[in-house]
Amino acid sequence: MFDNLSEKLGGILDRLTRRGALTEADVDAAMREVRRALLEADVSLDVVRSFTEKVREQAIGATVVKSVTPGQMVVKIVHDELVATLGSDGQSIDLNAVPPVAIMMVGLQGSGKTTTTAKLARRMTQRDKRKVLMASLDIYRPAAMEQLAVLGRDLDIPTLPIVAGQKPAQIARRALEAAKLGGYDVVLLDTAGRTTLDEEMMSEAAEIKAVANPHEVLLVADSLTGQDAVNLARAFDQRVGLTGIALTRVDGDGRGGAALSMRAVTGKPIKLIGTGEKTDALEDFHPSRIAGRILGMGDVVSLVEKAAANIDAEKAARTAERMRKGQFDLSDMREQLLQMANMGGITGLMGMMPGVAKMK
Ligand SMILES: Nc1nc2c(ncn2[C@@H]2O[C@H](COP(=O)(O)OP(=O)(O)OP(=O)(O)O)[C@@H](O)[C@H]2O)c(=O)[nH]1
Ligand SMILES: [Mg+2]
Repeated sequence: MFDNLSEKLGGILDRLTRRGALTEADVDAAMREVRRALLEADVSLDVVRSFTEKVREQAIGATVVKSVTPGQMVVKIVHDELVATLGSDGQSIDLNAVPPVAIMMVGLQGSGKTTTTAKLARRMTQRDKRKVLMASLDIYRPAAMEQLAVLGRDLDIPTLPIVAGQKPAQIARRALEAAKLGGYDVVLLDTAGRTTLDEEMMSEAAEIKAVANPHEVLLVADSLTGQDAVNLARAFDQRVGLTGIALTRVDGDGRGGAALSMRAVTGKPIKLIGTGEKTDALEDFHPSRIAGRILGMGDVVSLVEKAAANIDAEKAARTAERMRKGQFDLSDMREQLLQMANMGGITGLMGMMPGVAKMK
């Protein structure tokens, strides 16, 4: 998602680092370029202004200009300011409440609410060993409830039985009761989306929230919609109250503006990012890692985590042994390729490696 921005910023900062001494005029010129790059990436104007202003202030400070490697110092300032804009220390889903902890998903139609619900349920079940119940409150779109039920069956995660004729708030109440009775840790409430923000949608969401008293209210927003996603977040927060944002389609060719503006404009943290259609394509949002990716410094931490989750250490040792003995054959090769595909393929891996962005 950050390819374009990454390329531009990388170029600007590269030119700075290659120069020996830096004058105030050099910094100003670079900041003008940074400003243009951010605006092109669809970052909101206010955020761009405050970002470049803060970077400039620090960059023309005496310690930078007089340091041995002023360019490097500016890169670090830009990096740190990016991290601050994205939300400093990342925040993940908070389950610290009396179970069953309700988590409510809201958002426009097609933003990825149902998919994200399933992704989250899968992660909490498999990784965090929680007992999770999913419930669809979407009584409007035909087959919406069935969609969640199918996902639940595929993942072997229970969904609330479908009862025809109930209102969303009634279903929410039933879901909480079922979760209480069944000894569930978490109950995920997948709500209906509309094509536009309307009063009916907002008041329904507010009603569900009042009934379910969710510990987290997550806005699921499509990163491809750029600034619209940010405005949407503001509107939802004012009317319903949000605890965080799940940004989907980060694997697409969005320009990154939504991710960069979201926190600064709404004050709400991005807690999750969706990186694909499959139910395992969900990641926590780590500002420092994203800043690293944007600046082409790579994201080695995510790479290592991905490897740890996908590579079977024992199998790998066996393969290495076979290779040493000269027994490595086509089926070993196939195994290797499959593991790589699991980790997001070559492009997925390359994006996380330091310096590769510039090579591309
Ligand atoms: N590439 C990609 N596709 C995604 C992601 N999240 C969701 N999708 C796709 O987006 C489409 C819509 O997702 P849903 O989860 O059904 O969206 P929704 O918000 O529940 O939609 P409604 O219930 O109709 O409002 C599906 O085809 C998903 O596979 C993501 O992170 N990356
Ligand atoms: Mg849905």
